[in-house]
Amino acid sequence: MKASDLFVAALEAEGVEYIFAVPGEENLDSLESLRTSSIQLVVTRHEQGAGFMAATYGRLTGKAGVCLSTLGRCDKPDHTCRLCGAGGFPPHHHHRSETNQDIEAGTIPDPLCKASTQIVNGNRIPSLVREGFRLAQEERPGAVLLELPEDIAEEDTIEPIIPPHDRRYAVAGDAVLDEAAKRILAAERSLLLIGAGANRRRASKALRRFVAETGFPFFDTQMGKGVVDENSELYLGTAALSSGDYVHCAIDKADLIVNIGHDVVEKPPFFMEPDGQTVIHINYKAAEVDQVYFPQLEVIGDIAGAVERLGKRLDGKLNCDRSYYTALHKEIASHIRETSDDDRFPMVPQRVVADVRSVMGRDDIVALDNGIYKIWFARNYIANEPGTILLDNALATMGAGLPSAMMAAMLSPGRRVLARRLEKAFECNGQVAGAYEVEPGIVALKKKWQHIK
Ligand SMILES: Cc1ncc(C[n+]2csc(CCOP(=O)(O)OP(=O)(O)O)c2C)c(N)n1
Repeated sequence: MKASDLFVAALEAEGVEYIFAVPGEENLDSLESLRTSSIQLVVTRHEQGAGFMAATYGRLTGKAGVCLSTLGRCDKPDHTCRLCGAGGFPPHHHHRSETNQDIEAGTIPDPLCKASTQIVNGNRIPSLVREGFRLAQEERPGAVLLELPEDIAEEDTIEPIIPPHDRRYAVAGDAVLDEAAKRILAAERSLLLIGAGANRRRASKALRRFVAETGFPFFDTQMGKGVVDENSELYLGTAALSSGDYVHCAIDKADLIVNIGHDVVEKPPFFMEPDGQTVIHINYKAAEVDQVYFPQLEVIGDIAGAVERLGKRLDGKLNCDRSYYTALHKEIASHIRETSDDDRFPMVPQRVVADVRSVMGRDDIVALDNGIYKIWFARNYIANEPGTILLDNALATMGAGLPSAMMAAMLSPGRRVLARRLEKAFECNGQVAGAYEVEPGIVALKKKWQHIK
């Protein structure tokens, strides 16, 4: 089989539905192989759009999104999404002489990707594709780049495809779960924090049950919004800032925080202090420790499994003084209501967020770029479902919102999608400017508002 056909067949075996691509001379063989495949080719005008769409696919489906570029790069350094990028490349035997760059092209993605490999033999395609998907999809998910040089793409190959297999994460052992339950039950004002790493389908289901059964008061991060329905008396807010926001009144009063899905790509939701709250870290991976995050107990392994088993241990015995939290919940809700009908013009962002919320259904999707307005959305927009507010609290690139909204609209027919399509994003990211006609079904919101204190 021709190598580019094998490459595309290996992608089909991984369940790839779409490839977001910039066609060019160096990936012609792959494009020809794609022409007769089950994979839909979505041509974008710039690699960035392809990267953002693939990243959003990863975030919404839990499977790797794939983008394909010609000479040049489409990888996105983002450890919050699953992404597999493939690049066409000049002939392998011309390596260094046709890279069209001053610097060694092969080293560029190294600090940006979980792995980056040039395929130098067509028969290695099945194993490299399988390994690329394994790595991209494994916690913490992130970008992987495979380069297929032109001359390798034409080769004849004989290797069979390696199909994906089932894989489960281990669940933390009884001893550490007993210890976590003991500390939670001994605390007087414990709080649950839901971060980006908990934004996974199984984890979200388990967390919803956990909160309903235990009555745990909770707050979330920007990328944890909607994992548990924020329309709840137990919700205390979203930590869009690291300190000094309303929600920090609750955090400052807490003596223990159970931090589920902490991810260092997010702005810290609060700063730990040496004599501050005890923190229990529950995640697939161990905590990356720094001056503001040094949890005293770590429960490592599958989040859904840990949360289910912890819930059984707490079994309605949570000894939490809720009176302060209940009063605070009311106070924050009334603050948000106060500005929601402010009729000044230009409009204040709080009013914009309130109006958007009032016309969007619980499953509809808002996709954002970056800026102060994002803080307002994080704080004031009540998210009911996971994946309904798409933003990066990580490397928040201006210009991501619109391609992200286009992907969301493709994956969610029938749901309304709103992109904040702002002039500033186009100024900061010329590649995105004019690169898209807004799709039917996406409403683009133009900026015309003023910030107030
Ligand atoms: C490509 C890119 N360039 C620059 C930045 C830095 N940046 C972050 S927010 C921002 C300004 C946002 O302004 P606007 O969209 O008008 O929103 P506002 O902050 O006024 O709400 C800039 C330049 C970025 N995140 N991405």
